[in-house]
Parts: sequence; C-alpha cells; structure tokens
Amino acid sequence: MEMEASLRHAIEQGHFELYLQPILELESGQITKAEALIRWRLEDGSLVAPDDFIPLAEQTGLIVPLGKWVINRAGEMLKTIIQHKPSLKVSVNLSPRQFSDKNLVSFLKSVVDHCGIPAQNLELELTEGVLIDNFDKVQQLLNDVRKMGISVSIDDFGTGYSSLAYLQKLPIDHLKIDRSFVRDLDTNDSDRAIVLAVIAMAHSLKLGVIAEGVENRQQRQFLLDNQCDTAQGYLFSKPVPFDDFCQQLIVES
Ligand code: G
Ligand code: G
Ligand code: NA
Ligand code: MN
Repeated sequence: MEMEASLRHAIEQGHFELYLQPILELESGQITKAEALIRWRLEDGSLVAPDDFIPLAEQTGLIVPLGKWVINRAGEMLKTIIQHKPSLKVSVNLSPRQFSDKNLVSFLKSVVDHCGIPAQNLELELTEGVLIDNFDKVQQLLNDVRKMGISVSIDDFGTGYSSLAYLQKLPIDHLKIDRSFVRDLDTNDSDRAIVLAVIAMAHSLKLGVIAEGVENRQQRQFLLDNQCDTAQGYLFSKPVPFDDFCQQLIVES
C-alpha cells in the first residue's frame, strides 16, 4: 500500500502507541515530567519511528487527526498518573500544522474536561519554526493556551533560526536545549559555551531549562554544576511504554 494510504488506515484503526520518556529534576533526581513520543505499530508487530512518518503526516494534514489522538491519549495517561503523582506533567509535541489548527484551544479544553485532569499537568512542546510565522497569531494562541493553565516549552532550542526577541515577548515557560549541543559536552568547548549561555539567558528571562539527550554521567554533572534545572536522555531512561513508565514512578516513590 502507498505510505499515505497506510498512514490514513493506521489512524482510522488506531495503530499507534504513545511512549513516555521521563524528565528528571537534576538536583533531586526525581521524575517531574514525561515527554510523549508517538510510535506506529505495524501489523507484523514492528515499530515505525516518528521521523519516518511525522513529516508525511505533516505534509498531508494527517498530523491533525493524529495529533488529536496523541493529546487524547496523553490526557488518559495523566488521569491514571496523577492518582500516584499529582504534580507530574506530560509534554506533547506539536508540529506547525497542528499549531495553526484553529480548533486547537477548544480541542485542548475538551480533552482536559473529558479526562477530568488539571490543565496544569499538560505541556506543549513547540519548535522555533512554529513561532516565527505570524507573530501576532502565535502570541494570541499561546496566551489562550497559557490562560487555560497549560505550559509551553520551546523544543530543540538553538537549532532554529529565529530572533531571540520572541523569547521575551511570548508567554513561554521552558527552553529545551537540543541534544546536538549536549552530545559532545565533555570535549567540545563551544558546545559548553552555548549550553552555559542558554541556561543563563533562560534563567534571566525566568524560564526553566531542560537538557535533552543526556547519555552519560559527565554530561549530567556538567549540567547539574551549571544550574540546568531538568534533563532527559538515555542515561535516565529511553522512551518507554506507559506501563513501564508507571513502574519507574512506583520504584522511585
Ligand atoms: O521518539 P523519537 O526520538 O524517535 O522522535 C523523533 C521525532 O519525532 C522528534 O523530533 C519528536 O519531536 C517527533 N515526535 C514524536 N512524537 C510526536 C508527536 O506526537 N507529534 C509530533 N508532531 N512529533 C512527534
Ligand atoms: O525532537 P525531539 O526533541 O522531540 O526528539 C526527541 C527524540 O530524542 C526522541 O526521538 C527520543 O527518542 C530521542 N532521545 C531521547 N533521549 C535521547 C538520548 O539520550 N540520546 C539520543 N541519541 N536520542 C535521544
Ligand atoms: Na519534543
Ligand atoms: Mn525535544
């Protein structure tokens, strides 16, 4: 079957799974958040990674129904999770097309109501690319999202090319340092300089900082020593199915 047709079919049939990757507070080592990451389960049981179908979903507009499935599923997960850990947040990736869907805010409201969860437990991850087109519209949307209580992170920070002015003007909560800057932290002086600059800038703008792609203890220690707030990466856990994530929460409590 053609890829677009099989993706459409998979959406109709719900052949997706939402994995969670823990995000830890570096100081305490506690899991405070999880990033939701979609996987496509094929009939033969194998998994397709999002990089292999999100771009197509984005091009064809299928990302809108798919993204609604993701937000719904994240809401259902939160309903269970907050019974064990009321403060835990789940962050969901939104691609540009989803963010320009005019029903986004009302859809978010309906999920929060339907699941009976506080909006404060949901977070949206947006890439810099989302923010540069149509500043006024983006600002309005983010204001509406924030008014509901949902928080906002800028994902892959440092890889896009947008004006730093938007950081100051837009209502956002956290910057996620792209893992390309974290990978060689042990050896690359310019990566260290960039990471330090992002942490300092974020804090002076009263934003939290999340380091992505932390794979070893040296990276973790550097980030901890330099006041990075939170981190995610294979050192702590790879993205895992919901039940495995709940198990991790139980083990740490
Ligand atoms: O999970 P993995 O590391 O393979 O994810 C690869 C990419 O796919 C990341 O850039 C991530 O942001 C994106 N991605 C994962 N899940 C979702 C999703 O639910 N929606 C969107 N729009 N992107 C996602
Ligand atoms: O683009 P985004 O930041 O949303 O992508 C998250 C992606 O990063 C997911 O595909 C996830 O599987 C991947 N990831 C998470 N932790 C690590 C890590 O420690 N190392 C590497 N190489 N990838 C990671
Ligand atoms: Na992300
Ligand atoms: Mn990310």
